[in-house]
Amino acid sequence: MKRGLVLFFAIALAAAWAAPQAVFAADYKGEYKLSTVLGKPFPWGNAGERWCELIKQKTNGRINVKMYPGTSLVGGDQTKEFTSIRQGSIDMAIGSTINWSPQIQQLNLFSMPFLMPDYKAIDALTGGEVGKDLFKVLESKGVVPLAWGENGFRELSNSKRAVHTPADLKGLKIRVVGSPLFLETFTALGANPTQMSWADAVPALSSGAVDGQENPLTVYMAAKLASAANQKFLTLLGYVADPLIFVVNKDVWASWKPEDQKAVAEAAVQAAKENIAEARKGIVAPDDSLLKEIEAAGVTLTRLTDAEKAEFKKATQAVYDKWAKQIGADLVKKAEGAITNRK
Ligand code: X2X
Repeated sequence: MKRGLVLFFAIALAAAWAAPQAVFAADYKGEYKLSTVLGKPFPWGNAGERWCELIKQKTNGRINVKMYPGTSLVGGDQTKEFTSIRQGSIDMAIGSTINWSPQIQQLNLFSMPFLMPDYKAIDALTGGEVGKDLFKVLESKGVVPLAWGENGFRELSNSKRAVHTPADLKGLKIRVVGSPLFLETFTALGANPTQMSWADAVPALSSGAVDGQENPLTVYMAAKLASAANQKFLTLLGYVADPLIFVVNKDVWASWKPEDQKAVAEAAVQAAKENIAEARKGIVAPDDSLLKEIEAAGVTLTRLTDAEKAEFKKATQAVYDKWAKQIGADLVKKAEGAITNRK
């Protein structure tokens, strides 16, 4: 009898002790789905893999994340990714500001033509008040933003001719993605823009259905656009850049223990830092090895003079002014100020 009682208390005690852990364990999924547009070996996909790996390490395997590149969780339609994160069919994502801008108007900021003249300008935005404001907007939309990464400055390629001025773009069919801002920018430049997902873009370029596209150099290289998609003419336009944002769905986040939230956030910050370094590698002097590699591959690389660049800027000024109102005059003014005062 006495022994039975002791056993009973022992079991009751064990159950009480185990209960909170059991609740946590039951709340944790066996696999969390991380969405990206690009997989390995693109810097974007490498960042995704790295985030997964660091989360595993830092949570001692309590959180298991698998990357789904090609925005495969939304059938390749990258402009639908954000909605699915909000709704919870995607748990986590590393997304481009361009792809999420249909749902978050303010993210069009980074796609305003010629707003950011250099990398310090990007950093002044993402690392300053503007970045904090945008994270607040994201939080209000049901996601937890954790870190800023980078896809990169977007350069223009095509299969037809070297582009030095907007006049050279006349009639060229250019694939663009995401927000209508891109359609308006390329229309203002005299091109014939057409919107399609990345999944559709590569075959369309290869078959010659479209003449050109715009993407960061790391994407141009890793996708082998010069050889596989006839993109032999490349202009360093650098007219916009798209940062990447590391996020987690709000309910998924709330289901994690504080120590695991901390681990996931730290992992994001570290993976993002490494991602930015990789996205900029070989592009900026003194290490411009990626540019050399592109030229060595027989690509006609066009570096614009200041006067040529000014022509592109002038041609897109009306688009800039119109979108400044749509994005929010205060936010744009804050961004312009941060860029003027960048260190
Ligand atoms: O589709 C593109 O051009 C890409 C891969 O750069 C983005 O997802 C914004």
